[in-house]
Amino acid sequence: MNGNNYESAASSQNDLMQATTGESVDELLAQLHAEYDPVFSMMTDYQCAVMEVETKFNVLNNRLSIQGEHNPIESVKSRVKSLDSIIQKLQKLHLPLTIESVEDNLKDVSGVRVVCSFVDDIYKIADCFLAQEDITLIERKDYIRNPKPSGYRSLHLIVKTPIYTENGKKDMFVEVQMRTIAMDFWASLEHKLRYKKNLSSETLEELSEELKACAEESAKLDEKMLRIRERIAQNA
Ligand code: 0O2
Repeated sequence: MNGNNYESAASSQNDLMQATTGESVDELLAQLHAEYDPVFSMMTDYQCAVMEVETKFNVLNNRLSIQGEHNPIESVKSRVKSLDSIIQKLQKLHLPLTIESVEDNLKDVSGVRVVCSFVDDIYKIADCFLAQEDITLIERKDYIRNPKPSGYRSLHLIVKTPIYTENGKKDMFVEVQMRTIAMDFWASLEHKLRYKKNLSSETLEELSEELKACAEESAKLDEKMLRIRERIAQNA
């Protein structure tokens, strides 16, 4: 059995059945540790990467709030992709089901979502974050200036950042999604609606058009709020 191969999960269940009917429990535990510890270790590394990046944004928020009048960041949320989603993505991409394959090919296992008050805060904070010496930009997708056909808007950054484990330094990929409150509101609702699968293709098409119109309205709202802030700053 290959400790790096998720396919071993099914056969371990069979092993458990055998162990309860005679085989030594110690042997079974040793086998389970050998198979699952590398997977737990990988998931913990991704959790650590998320914690490092989350802290960087919280620090930036505190620093920038003492210079301006508001906290530019509304919230920082994070998630590590579930093992199920990781395996599904590897299968979809016809990639081997191994830890090495996850670490080499999947760049969005660690995800951090930064919700900002205003659109210009997004670019300012992104610049400050990318200027840090332990952050390496791998890929930048600006879906604010170039929204997706669905209407989706956000700034996506794939970065590499080190974590320091008991075995030394390890570089990790992290996907950062930066958006305003309006963009986040739209994306959350659209995400929920996309999973309503029992709609006819005609209704789905109609709703997609409506959602796109909502995205355009929400972009206008972001622009208006930014102009109001600029007027307040000029008058202050
Ligand atoms: P989850 O659960 O949010 O992680 P890939 O990441 O490989 O699938 P691609 O094109 O490289 O594809 O990535 P993309 O489209 O730049 O960014 C993917 C992520 O952005 C998605 O992650 C969503 O979180 C978000 N996203 C992209 N397009 C849309 C959209 O039209 N609507 C909404 N609501 N979110 C979107 P996942 O993996 O789909 O899901």
